[in-house]
Order: sequence, then C-alpha cells, then structure tokens
Amino acid sequence: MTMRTRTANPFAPRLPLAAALALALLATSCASEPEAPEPVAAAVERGSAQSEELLIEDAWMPEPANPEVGVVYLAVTNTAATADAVTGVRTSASPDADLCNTETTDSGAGMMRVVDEIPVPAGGTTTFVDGGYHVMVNDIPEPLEVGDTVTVTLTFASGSEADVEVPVQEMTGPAPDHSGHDDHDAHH
Ligand SMILES: [Cu+2]
Repeated sequence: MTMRTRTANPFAPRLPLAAALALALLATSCASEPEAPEPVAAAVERGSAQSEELLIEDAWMPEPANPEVGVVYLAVTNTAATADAVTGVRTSASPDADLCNTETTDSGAGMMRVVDEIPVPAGGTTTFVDGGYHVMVNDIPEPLEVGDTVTVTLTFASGSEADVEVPVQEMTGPAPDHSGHDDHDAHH
C-alpha cells in the first residue's frame, strides 16, 4: 500500500544509522524513545491501528474547548476490493459517542448531523476532518487534557473492528465550529 508522504523529521537524531532510520520511520519530532512499540505506519504522535483490510491513521482529538464535548479526527483506508463503511463507534472517553457529519447549508453555515454510517470506498481513504465526517464525543465525564489518550473503537459494516489509541492534542489551525454541538443531544 502507498504510505502518505510526511515531512522529514526536522530533528536529525544523533544516533547510529539503524536507530536513525527507525526514528525516521517513526517520523516524530519528540519520539525520544526509539524502542517505543509504535507501528511503523504510525502518524506523527497520532493514533493508528490496523484491522484486517482497514488501516486507521492520524487519529487525534483536539483538546476540547467545551470540556464536555470532543471530536476525533482520523483517516480510514480500506485496502479491500469491496466497499466498507464505519457503522459504529464507542470510546473510553464517554459512554456517548456518535458518527457525525458537518454539512454546509446553502447559507454557508456548518450543520452537524449524526449519521448511521460513514462510507469507506474499496481501495480508498475516508478522512474525518473539521467540517466533514468526525466522531462526536458527548457528555465527557472527566475533562480531557493535552497528553491524555482515549481509546476509540470503530466498527465496520464488514464486521471488522478496530481499537485506536487517540491522543488528545493541542488544537492546530482554526478552532472547529462547536456551536452546533450543543444541539447535538437534541437529535438523540
Ligand atoms: Cu458532530
């Protein structure tokens, strides 16, 4: 499979070549422990997992602005010859998690909607991003901070299931519009 190209590690490790290569594969700016049992395909400091023909990468949760509501972003690649779909989600962060999509209305506003499934085409990648598909975590009982890790389990139409360790990280870029999330529970 083709791996996404990542920017080179800006911190050239002063280590023997083999270790340097291992670090380069991990490609993280603060992987101080080369022996860390990260999968080679792991994204920079982000969560990844593989389940049968499904690869999950780049999983992270921006530190929630509203401590009770979080979102998880990731990318799912389906290497199978048949289409699949994410059909369920649960997480250690809260008993209440949903698959969700942000749809843009005619007026240009983002509207959140809980969805039953998120398609992952055969040989394709579906990316969960701000303004698109995401995992919505509601009613978080214990506030999460940068450095915390939560487990997110995705279930698929094919019957596959994948556990991903998802780091809570500082928000990068513009903050997602969480204004619609308060209405989220109304849809339940
Ligand atoms: Cu949402």
